[in-house]
Amino acid sequence: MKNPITVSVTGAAGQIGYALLFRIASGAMFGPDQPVALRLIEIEPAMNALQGVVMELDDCAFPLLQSVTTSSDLDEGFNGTNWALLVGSVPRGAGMERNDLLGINGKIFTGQGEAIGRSAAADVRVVVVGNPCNTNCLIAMQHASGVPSDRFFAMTRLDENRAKSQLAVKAGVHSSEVTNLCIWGNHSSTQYPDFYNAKIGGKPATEVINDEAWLQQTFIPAVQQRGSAIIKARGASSAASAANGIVDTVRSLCSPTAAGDWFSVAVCSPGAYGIDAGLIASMPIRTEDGKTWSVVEGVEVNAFSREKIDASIAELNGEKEAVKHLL
Ligand code: NAX
Repeated sequence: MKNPITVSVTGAAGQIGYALLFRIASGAMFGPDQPVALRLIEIEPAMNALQGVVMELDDCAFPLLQSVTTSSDLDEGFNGTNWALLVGSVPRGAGMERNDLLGINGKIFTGQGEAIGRSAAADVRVVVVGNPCNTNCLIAMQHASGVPSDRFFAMTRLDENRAKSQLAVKAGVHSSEVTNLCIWGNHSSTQYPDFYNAKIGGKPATEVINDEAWLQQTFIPAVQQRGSAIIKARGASSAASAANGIVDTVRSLCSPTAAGDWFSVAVCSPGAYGIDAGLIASMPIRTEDGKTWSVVEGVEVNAFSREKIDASIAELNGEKEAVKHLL
């Protein structure tokens, strides 16, 4: 029996938590022979609800689930953790400006970063989901003393999956036929789903779909606004698909990327593609060994893409400026 992988999840009693924990415990994240230990973190008022979730985890009798602990203490919650999945955050309330939200959540991620630096395992990797996830990730990274910046990620995989699905429907193929789909920039409505480099069945997506107006004017906003469309239809924000995006992100970071392909995740920019070094920005990523990652080089950025990427990076720089007192 392998040693268990310890996974901490914040906001574990929330709706994404409810969809995510059962997938981790069932083996979807680390495979069918890898035991896991869950450390669930919530704020005090949600501890009762969290106990209910733990009862349900117990009732699944998952063969791979080694242990479950709950805590509202960050050092306890991140103690010895290998993967810190930072899902919890405060939602945007009525009348709240984006900068207010950045400030409120920024403070949460300051404390979480510090606790990760103090208490997590030496090999910890951190995936930030709670919005605004890129900038929350930047704050956590700055405060996690001793944890290298290449261990911090913010999630844009749900956006990638949404984009692949939209292209597949348009082309009349299965979504698994769509590869090389990169989300650039911020996880926000300025994100750029790069169809110019995407492939469908190994051919350029622009050749298969052959409708640049649709790709530029319908596809891009459909991906950017998909979260709002789900809220409108469901009366609640994406949860199961977001949890699936987290599972996919961790799996992609842990297993070699298929030859010639890449996946999307926001990383601490090394300055590639004109993206300011140190920003947490989404770009095309590969891993050869499931441990270290690299930015894929040589992806073509045409004038249209450049403008879209620059707009999203400008937004990220604005967010960074708004939280500079927390960095
Ligand atoms: P919920 O409001 O259902 O759950 C959030 C949970 O976080 C609550 O149980 C709350 O008690 C907890 N929480 C709040 N502050 C906390 C803290 N300081 N420490 C620990 N727990 C805390 O939201 P849910 O639908 O689960 O969404 C969670 C976050 O994911 C939101 O910020 C949301 O905007 C973000 N999303 C990010 C996505 C992405 O692609 N990056 C997509 C889905 C989602 O919108």
